[in-house]
Formats: sequence, C-alpha cells, structure tokens
Amino acid sequence: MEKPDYSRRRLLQLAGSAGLLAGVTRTASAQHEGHDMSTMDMSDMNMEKAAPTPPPELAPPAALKRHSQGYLPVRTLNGWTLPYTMKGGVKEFHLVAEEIEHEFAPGSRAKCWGYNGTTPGPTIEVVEGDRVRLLVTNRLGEPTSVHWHGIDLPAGYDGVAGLNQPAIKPGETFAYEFTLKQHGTHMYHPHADEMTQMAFGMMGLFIIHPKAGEEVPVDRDYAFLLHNWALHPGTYRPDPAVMQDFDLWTFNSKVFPAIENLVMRTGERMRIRMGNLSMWNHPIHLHSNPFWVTGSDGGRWPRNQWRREVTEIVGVGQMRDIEFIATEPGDWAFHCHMAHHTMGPMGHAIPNPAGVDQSGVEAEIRKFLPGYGAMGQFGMAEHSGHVAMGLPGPDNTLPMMTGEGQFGPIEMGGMFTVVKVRDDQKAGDYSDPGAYRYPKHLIAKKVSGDPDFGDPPRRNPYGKSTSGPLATPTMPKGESMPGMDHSQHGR
Ligand SMILES: [Cu+2]
Repeated sequence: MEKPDYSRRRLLQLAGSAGLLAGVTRTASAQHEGHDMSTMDMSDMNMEKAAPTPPPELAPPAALKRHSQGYLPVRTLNGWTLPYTMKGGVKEFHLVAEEIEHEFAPGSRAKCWGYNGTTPGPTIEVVEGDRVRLLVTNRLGEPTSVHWHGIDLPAGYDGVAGLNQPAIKPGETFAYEFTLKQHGTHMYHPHADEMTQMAFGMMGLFIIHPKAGEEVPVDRDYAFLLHNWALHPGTYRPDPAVMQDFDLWTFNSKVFPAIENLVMRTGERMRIRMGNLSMWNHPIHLHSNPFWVTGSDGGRWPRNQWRREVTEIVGVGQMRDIEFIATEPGDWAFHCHMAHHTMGPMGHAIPNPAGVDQSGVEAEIRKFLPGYGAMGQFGMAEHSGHVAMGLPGPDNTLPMMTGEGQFGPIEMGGMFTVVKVRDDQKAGDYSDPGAYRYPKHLIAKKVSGDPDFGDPPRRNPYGKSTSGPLATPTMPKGESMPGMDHSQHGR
C-alpha cells in the first residue's frame, strides 16, 4: 500500500476544512434571538403567522438577558426558544408538527419531521407555577400527539394517543392546558407512531425554572437532546426500521463539526442539561476537571445528592443535568464515550482490514473502479486523509471521521463538540472565541523522532522496531500470539 504524501495531505485538509468551518461558523453564530418574549404581542396573528418557520438562522447572536420572571434563559445548542403569548394569565405556545428540510452538517441533508421548522423543535421554557396552554397543529400526513415527558399533569393531557386522547388527525389542532407544579429538565415528543415520528426527528426540550430561584446560581445554562439517525449514504429519508446500526449520532440533530461549541469564562458555573430520545444510552464525558451531576427530570437535586463524575450515562428516556466550574482555560473535548457514537456513517459488516496488506487487491479493483483506495491496514485514521484528498463518497453523506483542530484532524464526527474556557470571555457572551492559544510551556511536544528512543520497560514486544511505523506483526503458523501466552502473566 502506498504511503500518503503527508505534506500534500495536510495542505488539502486545511483547504477542505476552511470551507467546512465557514459553514459551521455561520450556523453557530446564528442561533440566538432574544429570549425574553414575554412582551411580544402575537395574539392577533393568524395560525400561519403564529407558527412561522423560525428565525434562528437569520437572527443575530445576542447575549442572553434574564427573563422578567428572574431566570437565566437556557441556551439550546444549535436551537431556539419558542416565543409565547400571554392570554388571560396563561402562557400560550403553538407547536406545529411538520415535514422539514434539515442539515446535519454541510454535506448531509434530509427530509425530517419536526416542529415549527426545526428538529429538535423549539425549546419551551417556563417557570414553576405558570399555567400553560400548548396548541399543537398537525401538518403531517398521519395522526400525531404530544407527550409532555416527565411533567406532572392531569392524565387527559399526557398525550398518549388512544389512551389519553384521540390522535390529532392531519390538519387538526389540539390544546393542552395545565399548571406546572414542579421544576426541572424535561422533554416533549409524539406518542403516536412514535417509532417513525421520533426516528424522523420529532422532539423538543421543556425546561421549567424553579419559582424561588436557585440557591447556587449558574452563569450559563446549555441544553440539548441526544439522538440517532439511520440516514443511509445516498438517501434523503431517515430509515425508522433500524434499531441499532445508526449512521448519525447527534446533539440537537447536529453532528460534529456542525455542533455549536460551549463557551464560558474561567471560574464560571455552567449547567449542561441533556435528554436522551435515541435508541442507545450515552455515557457523556467532559474533559477538564470533574463535574457534578446535579439534577434530572426530578429537578435540581438536594446538594447532598450531587455526585462528582467525569462521565455520566444519560439513559434512553432520561434527563441529566451536570454542572461544572471551569478552573483551567483551554479547548476541552465534550463527547459521548461510545467510540462509534463519535463517528460518521460507516459499514458495520465489512471484514476487518487491520494488519492486512491490501495493495494487490487495490490494484485488481482499480481495473473496475478507477480511483478505488483500500483502507484500514494501519487503522482508520487514513480515512480522514482520503476525504481531505477529495476522494468522493456516496451522495449526501458525511465522512466517517471529520473535524479539524489547530494541530490536525480531530478524527471525530457525531456526538462531539468543544467546551471553550477562556480567562477573558465576557459574562453572557456566547460567541466563539476561536482556537485556544496554548502557553508554550504548557503543551505536549515532540522530544524524539527515533522509534528506538529511550529504554522504556516493555513486556512481550514483537521485536525491536527498526524504522518508521510499527512493523506489521507476522505470526508463524501453529504458534499462539505472544500477547496471548498466559504463562507470562505476573512476570
Ligand atoms: Cu453515545
């Protein structure tokens, strides 16, 4: 197999990523409209106007100011908060279930279903004690309903079609009305043909702030939903029949590098609220110092129940709140720890190519498929190099690995983003501060290019490597691998 030309590869990667990053920046800087909508008068708007395609792609970035009821609004990652209308002391929200065009990251779009023009739908944000009316208009071709997940309400508003109410037929609007008796991080989603409707993206966050405020205030409050999608390469509709082998793993229906970064100032307290409506549990891991797990659907827990962790599993159908005080500035990875959940689409049924010299096969296949490139002999990292060199993949799909850092490919996709901690990030400023500038004396650096450098203790090596990358191990017939020799244990 031919070794890639690293200098050319790097150049092309940088060129390729410039376009990608431009797209990401546009998305990330365009999420946030002012969240205090309490004074907005929308009462005389007709239905078409009251439930427009939302403006987040057009809205300028804005600092979040406190709501007139005293709470700090959440920042929905890559998302938005639904404005409401006050009607006789009732906060009225209007959701519209509809088909939408959605982009997971530049290069991957699909016909999805969502609410008010987006997946996830807009965040509903209210205060404990509020009375709310939730209008739901069905613009889909099949019946739907909305379940207010985790919310303490009369059974007739729980939203399970057939059990709690007749389904909302296409064209119909239903009203749900109740008083909020609790606070916490919650969700909403359909409870009619939910396998299909959730697989297509129908879900949203429902945040209830405590009426009495919070004993330990937070400076930033992020929220997102975890989801998975079977959007097979070359197709434009998610496949709802898939149960395990998903192609896309998302935070708020976006994959890295299109997921917004989380930003904060050193010393600030950040809360991250996460809900899971996917088909897998996700161990969410934050680099830097440990966080506290402080809450769930059940609201913010008493302080003696807070737990110090670095990874927290968000189970299917669960919510978890974590809180974090940044002590070290820098760019910190924040991702699901299931290694396949930080990857883009890939086949799961191919034979394992690791350690296999495929150069002969490659030459044979090129006779039929010019430009075919074998991959995987030394690991999968070369995939991002192939992508950077412009090797075309199927239509409408993302590379298995993508994302570019200041030192090279990050080789992640899916459920991955960066928490950016800066000493000089202004309070309430959510704009991306750019790549971290590392102090020269506080960064790992190369001390040798010789594979035989030093005299490290090694157990059962294949032999002293002589040059370049690791020699491919060869195993004489009839012998067990040295690493599998159990008589060596404990030596
Ligand atoms: Cu995961």
